[in-house]
Amino acid sequence: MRVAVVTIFPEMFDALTEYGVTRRAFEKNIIEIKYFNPRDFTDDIHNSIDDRPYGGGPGMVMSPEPLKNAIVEAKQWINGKVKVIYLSPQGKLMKQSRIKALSEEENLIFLAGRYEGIDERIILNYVDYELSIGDYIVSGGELPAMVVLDAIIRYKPGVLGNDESVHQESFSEGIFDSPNYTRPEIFENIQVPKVLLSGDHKKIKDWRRAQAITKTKNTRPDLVRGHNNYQLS
Ligand code: 9D3
Repeated sequence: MRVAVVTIFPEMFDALTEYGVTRRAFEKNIIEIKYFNPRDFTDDIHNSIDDRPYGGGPGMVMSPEPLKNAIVEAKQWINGKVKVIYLSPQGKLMKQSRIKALSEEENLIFLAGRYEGIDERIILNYVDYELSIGDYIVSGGELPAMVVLDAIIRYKPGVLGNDESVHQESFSEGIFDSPNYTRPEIFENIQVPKVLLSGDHKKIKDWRRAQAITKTKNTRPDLVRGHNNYQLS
């Protein structure tokens, strides 16, 4: 999969490409990533990428022309089927099923905005999906793009070890993990639950499931099946 990122801060993506399991995915060329900086696609002497909003108001808006040029270059590099994703507070809420669908696309372009956002005509003419990572405000689209890309990478064959990837399936979606313990057996006067030391694998499995359900019901009742929960699309 080729991933093009349109951003004025490409160095931020080192957090993804230089660390942990995501780094391994780039090293193995499971994902190829390239950055397209709107700053490199400006026409004017000052390399302006933003301008004042028509109609007035606070802040600045990313100008359409440098963004368009960056997207066109990104498409040339990708040289195949591609979907363009714009990360925005106005987007559809990201969730695991959308991550999975995106992981099955051939190639992706991520558009990370700064300032108050981008000129609406870029969204109208170039964007396939407008996505948000949650109902809180961060300073730009780069961190959201990295969050979404990290989650996509975890679906790619060969990225997670076998032990980790079975966890991604069926049971793990829509329910919390059960609590984890490792040595020592007593830490700050708290004993590891005896059942985990019993060696009775059936009992351990049942206990873990019960713990997971109780914790999910208490913290996120909206996730528990049949618990006043209707499935949205
Ligand atoms: C909604 C707030 N806007 C009006 C006051 C200003 C504004 C703040 C921050 C506009 C854009 C941004 C930058 N945020 C993103 O680009 C962004 C984002 C987010 O802030 N929260 C959740 N998901 C996303 S995806 C992209």
